Amino acid sequence: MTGSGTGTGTPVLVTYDWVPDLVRGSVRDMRIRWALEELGRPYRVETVPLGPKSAEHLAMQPFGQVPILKTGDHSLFESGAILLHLASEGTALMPEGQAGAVTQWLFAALNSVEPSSFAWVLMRAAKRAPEIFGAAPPENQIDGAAKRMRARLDGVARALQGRDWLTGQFSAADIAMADVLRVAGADGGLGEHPGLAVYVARATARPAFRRAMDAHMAHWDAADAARVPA
Ligand SMILES: N[C@@H](CCC(=O)N[C@@H](CS)C(=O)NCC(=O)O)C(=O)O
Repeated sequence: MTGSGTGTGTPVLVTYDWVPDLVRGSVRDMRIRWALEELGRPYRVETVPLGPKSAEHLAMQPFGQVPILKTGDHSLFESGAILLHLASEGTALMPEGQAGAVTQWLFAALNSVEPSSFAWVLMRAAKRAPEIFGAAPPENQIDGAAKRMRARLDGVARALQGRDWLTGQFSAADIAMADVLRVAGADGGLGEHPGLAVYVARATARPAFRRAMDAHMAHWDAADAARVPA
């Protein structure tokens, strides 16, 4: 198994064997399922244990995370790299002549927006469930995280003014951005950015997103059903 290349055959999405309710719907395999659904590419799912991390898992993903996409003898990790790889195979997620703009906005979603929005989401989760996260962060830290996130959201909102999608046409960049924003939005993070809430609603109304979310949730339901009671 190599860490690069394209490979051929039915892609295999690797995700966890089970996750707690708290994170269902937001595990990053969603972005890959969504892209594969947009492309109309059938795929299979394999799992790795949520914990402890297996040697096989660490061989595919050095940080012991998901998602991973395997195709033939090739394996890729990092959701952004997987999205770019899938998008580069055609024009459905990388419209003609827009490779630069799509790449730029995909990086912006994962490198400039997600770090601040995810930090805020994690702090909010820790406030709700300190028993899971160790401790509830002080209110001023949550406020600071919200401020940093809002500054990034301001930038995205400015860029989206007057357009439905980041580069004009729907692309892999919108999958990345809408997936990042919807997780913050689910916790009220888009309250001051109604235009971004509309953007997320537009993206998540796509049939491919709905199919991906149904499959994502069905995976966890099946995982529950397969669990042997302790
Ligand atoms: N930058 C990585 C982040 C992947 C990531 O954070 N995955 C989470 C699930 S959504 C995970 O595996 N967390 C468990 C862990 O970090 O041990 C990507 O975009 O693929």
